[in-house]
Parts: sequence; structure tokens; C-alpha cells
Amino acid sequence: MLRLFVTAHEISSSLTVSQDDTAHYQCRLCCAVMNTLLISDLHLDPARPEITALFEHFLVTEARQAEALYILGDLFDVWLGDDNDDPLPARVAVSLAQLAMTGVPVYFMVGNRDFLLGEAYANRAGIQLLDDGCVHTIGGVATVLLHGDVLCTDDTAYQKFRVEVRDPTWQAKFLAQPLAARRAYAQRARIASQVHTRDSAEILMDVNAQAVDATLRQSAVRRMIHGHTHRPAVHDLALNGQPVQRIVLGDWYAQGSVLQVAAQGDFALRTLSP
Ligand SMILES: [Mn+2]
Repeated sequence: MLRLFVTAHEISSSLTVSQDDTAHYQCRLCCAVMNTLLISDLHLDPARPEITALFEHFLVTEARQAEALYILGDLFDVWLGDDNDDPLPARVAVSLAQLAMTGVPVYFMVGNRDFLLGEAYANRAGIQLLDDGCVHTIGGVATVLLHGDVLCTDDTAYQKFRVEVRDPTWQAKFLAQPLAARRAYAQRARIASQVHTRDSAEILMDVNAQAVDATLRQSAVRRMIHGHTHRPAVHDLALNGQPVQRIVLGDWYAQGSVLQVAAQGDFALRTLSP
């Protein structure tokens, strides 16, 4: 989908030139600005207001010019349920809805922190929920999109926890509790997760190479984009003798991180200063 940012004057002046020139003019306009943007792991939290401000600035500047924005999980550091009336999620819903209203599709996939984010909040924020492991064509390349936690198969304790909390029965039971009880549980889970991350070997917290290969093979694609590990990088790999790519998005703890993919396929992984 192409949207052209042209004024009425520009359109009328472009109509006075030849068709070839018009096509060239429009192409130059759209190609210059149409990037798909991908971010993840913002971990928005009232304790880091400068990151929320950076994200909001990003939404009203760069993201407005984008062909689409993908948020691949852990937008929020914790998610208690769509009925949570804290100011931060309410404020972010307004900012996201404003972007969506300008015509930029905003896609969101849950992460391991905000996995309880559901349709009610998505509707309020004007965002479209994606399944982990879905395939979208980005910059002309079929790409499998994941938060990334499912690839960390060496961390068996986490994978066990993941199965438990992704169970609809567990989720329904959790969401039926009063907000105060959910808040207390989330606080305990957050501390346990920090201790687990601190005490686990570095390698355990990264993706497993076989899981990466299996996902690429099952998805029948040559490119994967994910976050979660907070190890931004472009990995050029091989699978069955064919080149494949794994692009890892960065976190937004000390700065922002964005992957921009141009319509023609060029891409860049950039950091954003608060
Ligand atoms: Mn994560």
C-alpha cells in the first residue's frame, strides 16, 4: 500500500507534466519516505518517563511517515489486563490511536511481559493484533515475525512457565482476580524473572540455533525478525546452503531502537537518543 504525502498544489502541478514524469515524481516521493518500521522491547513503565516520551515523539514524527509500524512485543513492562485503568496504558492507547488514525497501520504482537494484552485494548489503541510466528512481506521479503522468547528453548524453566501462562484457563483465572491481586502477582513474577535472568548463563538467555532453523523451515521464508533478547544485530546465516537472515531488534532501556525497511528492501537498524 502506498500513501503519498502530497499537497493539492503538488498534485495539480504534477498533472501538468508528462505521464512518465508524473510516475517518476510520485515514485521519488513515495520511495523517499515509505519505510516499514519495526520496534520491540520498549518495556514502558512509569519509572522511565523519558522512554515513554521518546516513544511518543517517535509516534508523531518518524512513524507518521511510515508505511506501517510493527511492535513485536514487550511494549509494556507488565500487563495486568485490558481493564487496568493506570494512566500509562491509557496515555499510550491515545498516542497509538492517533497514529493509526493518520492511516499508518500499527501491528502488535504480545511479548513475554505483555502477553495478556487483548482485543479490548487493541481496539482502543487502534492496533491490529498479530500471532507470534506470522509471516508478512516486508520490503518485498517474506519475513517471519516473532517476539523471540519461543526461540529460547535452552531456557527450559522459562518455556515451562510460558506454556502455563499461555493456557486460556490460567489466563481466565488470572484476569478474574481483582487488580490489586494481579498487581502483586506481577510484581513477584518480575522479581523472579530478574533473579532468573541474573543467575542464568548468557547462552541460556539467547535463541537456540536449531529453533531458529526449524522456524525458518516451517515458515518457508529466508528472513526472521524478532526482539526479546535485547541483542540487536543482523545475523547472516545459511540454511540448506541458502542464505538466510535473522534480524534482532534492540530494547528501549537506555535509548530507542528501530529497524527501518525501505519498500525496495534496504534496511537499517538504528538507535534513537532520548
Ligand atoms: Mn521479551
